Amino acid sequence: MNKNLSIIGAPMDLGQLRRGVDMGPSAIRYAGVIERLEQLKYDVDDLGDIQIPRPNRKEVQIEDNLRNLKEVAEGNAQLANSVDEVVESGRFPLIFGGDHSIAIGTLAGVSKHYENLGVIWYDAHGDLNTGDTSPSGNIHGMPLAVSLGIGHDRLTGIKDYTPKIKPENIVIIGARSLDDGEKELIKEKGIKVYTMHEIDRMGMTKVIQESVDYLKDRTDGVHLSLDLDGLDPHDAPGVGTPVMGGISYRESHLAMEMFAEANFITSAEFVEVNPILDEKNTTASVAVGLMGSLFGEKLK
Ligand code: B3U
Ligand code: MN
Ligand code: MN
Repeated sequence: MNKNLSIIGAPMDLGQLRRGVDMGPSAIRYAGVIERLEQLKYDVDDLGDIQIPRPNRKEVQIEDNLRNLKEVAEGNAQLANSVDEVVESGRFPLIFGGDHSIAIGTLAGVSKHYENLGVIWYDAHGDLNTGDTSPSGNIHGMPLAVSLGIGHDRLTGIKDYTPKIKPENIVIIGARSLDDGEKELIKEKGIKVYTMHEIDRMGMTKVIQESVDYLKDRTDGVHLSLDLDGLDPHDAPGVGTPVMGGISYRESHLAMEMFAEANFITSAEFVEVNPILDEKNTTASVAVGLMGSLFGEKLK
């Protein structure tokens, strides 16, 4: 594991409708992430938060069924530049959201440094909608499609290249709420998905082992995009779109420990922590605990 980490906060809340997710980066910092990682002997450089444009709320713009397209695109373009610089400098980018639309910027900044970037999408949702298929118009339900080059040019064109990733390099883990258009795209592109059905049936150990084996052969770097709503809402209540029947706290730690053992994650983001919807910063603390396991914390 790269021992030099650079943290970037992305206080984006314009990719969805619930207020408060812009405070995610602060909540994660308050939960003690820097101390936790320094204890594990990482050199941690906190670059602070990128600036998210603040539109006049009376004029929320919906263009082609995309809410706040302009601001989401601008924020992500900035994030892409910061992430790009971090990777360029040889450090590991660790990004705190913000809603999941920020994965558009993260992947735009990371992926240009790899031929075959792998992506682990740990999420209750597929985030594979476009303006045409989205039931909500919320861009946080679209970042994986955008990264595949499917969606509005203002989003797919960030950093002037598209697509950012290939469908065969993606593994989705924890899905239990997929829209019809997303299911079609998964079939059409042959994207590997472990839904809750497979997690229950095979057990988390086998799911993660297969995911690691699958990605290790074909990729030259792996980005972990962890949406806290991938976890069960009992364990991570502070998220905007909770879905019952999710991955447990214990299974999630096991997954992170197995990723740490595989030693193949090269960038990561933790998104959708919403302290306003949370109970005593539980969800941010869970995120920090998971980062502990991902970055090599061990009991023996
Ligand atoms: N698939 C739905 C709901 C959703 C996606 N991502 C989250 N919620 N967090 C949509 O609006 O695209
Ligand atoms: Mn998501
Ligand atoms: Mn989600």
